[in-house]
Amino acid sequence: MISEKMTKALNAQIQLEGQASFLYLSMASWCDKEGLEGCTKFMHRQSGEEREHMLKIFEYLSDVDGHALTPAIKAVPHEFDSVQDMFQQVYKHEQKVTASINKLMDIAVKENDYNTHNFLQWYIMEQREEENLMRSLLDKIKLIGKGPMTLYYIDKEVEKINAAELAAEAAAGEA
Ligand code: OFO
Repeated sequence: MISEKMTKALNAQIQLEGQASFLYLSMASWCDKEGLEGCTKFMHRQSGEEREHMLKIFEYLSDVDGHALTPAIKAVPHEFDSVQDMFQQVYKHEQKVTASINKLMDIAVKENDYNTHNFLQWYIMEQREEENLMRSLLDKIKLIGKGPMTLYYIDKEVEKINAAELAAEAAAGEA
């Protein structure tokens, strides 16, 4: 049986993952409008992943006799100053998610909730990977530099990273 406090905290995490999914979907649409095909694919894949992260918590709460609540999603931005700014926002959001997962883990530890502790391990690893991915992507974007001529190369680079992510997911049997 899961505590009320843990259930509430996991429902807050459901909201955060759902919010990320919608934010990334909006980013995918903006990239599409800007003619950035690689970035569009990348953000659609990220959006889908976040939805999966959200659904995983639904399943978990069902397994432990909790009640998962469909979250209210706040309005997301539809325009971004630049592709650099957009990826910076993604990185920031991922850092927020990591901090939130850490707080969930704190509660699980304090409550001796070994089931949730075990469940959260996957998210801790996932966040480490996500932050690492976003950091290396931002590093590449910085290296390529700014200006309209560089957008083409940034997009190609992001497309390559996306293809590598898809290949890794397929190898892990997730796709
Ligand atoms: Fe689910 O927040 Fe990123 O990965």
